[in-house]
Amino acid sequence: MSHRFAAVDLGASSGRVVVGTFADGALALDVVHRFANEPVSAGGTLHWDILSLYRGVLDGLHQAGPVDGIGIDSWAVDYGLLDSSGALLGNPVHYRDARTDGIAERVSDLYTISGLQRLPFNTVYQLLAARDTPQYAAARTMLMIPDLLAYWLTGEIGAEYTNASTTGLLDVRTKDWSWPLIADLGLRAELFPPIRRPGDVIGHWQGTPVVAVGSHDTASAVVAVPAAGRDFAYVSSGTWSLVGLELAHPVLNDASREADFTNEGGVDGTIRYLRNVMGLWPLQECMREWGAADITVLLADAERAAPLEYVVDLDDPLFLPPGDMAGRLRNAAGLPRDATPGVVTRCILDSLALAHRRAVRRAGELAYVTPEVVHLVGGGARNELLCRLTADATGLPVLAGPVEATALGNLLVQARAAGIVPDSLDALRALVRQTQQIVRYEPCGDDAPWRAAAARVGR
Ligand code: LFR
Repeated sequence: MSHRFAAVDLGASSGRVVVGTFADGALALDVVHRFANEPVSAGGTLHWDILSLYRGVLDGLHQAGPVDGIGIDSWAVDYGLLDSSGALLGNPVHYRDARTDGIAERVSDLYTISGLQRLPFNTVYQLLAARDTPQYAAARTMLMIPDLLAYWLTGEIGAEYTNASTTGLLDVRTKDWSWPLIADLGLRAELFPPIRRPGDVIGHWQGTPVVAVGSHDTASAVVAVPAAGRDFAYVSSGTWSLVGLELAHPVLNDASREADFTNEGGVDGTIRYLRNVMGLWPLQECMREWGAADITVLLADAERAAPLEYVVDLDDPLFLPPGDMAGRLRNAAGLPRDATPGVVTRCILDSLALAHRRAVRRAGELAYVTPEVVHLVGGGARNELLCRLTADATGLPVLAGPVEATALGNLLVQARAAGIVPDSLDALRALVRQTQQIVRYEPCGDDAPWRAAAARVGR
């Protein structure tokens, strides 16, 4: 007997609807619909085009045909506000919009409550930036992006836990909203709906259950990390690289806060102890500027470029906003004016591998874990050069794949809620190992050039 589930997975540059078919221990994935996610700048603010995304979701669900469940995940931190009639107040604002500039610096440190690294765009800072607007005054409910889409599909309101953990307003210990913090910040408690957990049935769309999954895309991706033991690090590689460990308890000390490590909520009460590394975003932005559609040519040129000749500290917030990325890289790396796209790409990938090295090592030190392997999942697992450089830079074997880890994690949590796969995370991961392609990259074993490059970027 076979079961089919639909995963809606929205990334920062595209969305997809993936159907997973579970039959006799096998698991097949079929991407039935892909659509662009193109932010729109209007009235001086950068927005997500939420209705176009919703249309993509509906088209995808129609393409999927009859399924046993639907799960939705997306990037974190962003939200929509509903008025008292349940209508959306304005288009959700993009986390890369400048409205949060300078806000985080004005708020006292919340690390010991939320366990979150201080990213300027965390929901808490976005809400503080919005607090004096008429829109905020009219708001009665705040819904994170996947919760908003689920609300439109089912009419049900709630806040899925893993994504709520990225707001900065959740208590990392109780795993519920921190009401004292919300009050202290002058935010209205009524905005925050009850927490739902991965596996809960949210409601129904045309008779099909809509199921809460790890609705933060990174939480779903971590579910599908095909780890066999405990001593692993992961890189969820896409627009961002989310680099870290899975822990049973948060790490909340000063060293961890200063190193910008976050304790996000994972599926089954785990802690995603990780750092946001700038990821493939600088390359995506350069490709947009160059009008380059084909990454294979760029990667072939980058492969031939001199290794570690130009490196930057990709953790610099300088690289966060959109626009003139190549110029910013050129200044920071000392790249010549006439550097080819291949050389710029090499600079980005070398720098990204260097940032992976730093984050893997630091996570291990701070959590007293010695990772033996790095699982690199998500779109970046297709990028052989990035995988190889990450193995060399970290000095650890990289196990690359699955590419569709996020959709897979979404599907596995739904299948588990339906009772058709075993209960434990370990068993779900064993299923990923058995059914998905994983490629192993051994490190070259020469640390000296990476150590020297790390010293050059001053980290
Ligand atoms: C990855 C991700 C990260 C989050 C960033 C912004 O897609 O969800 O985990 O920090 O996007 O939401």
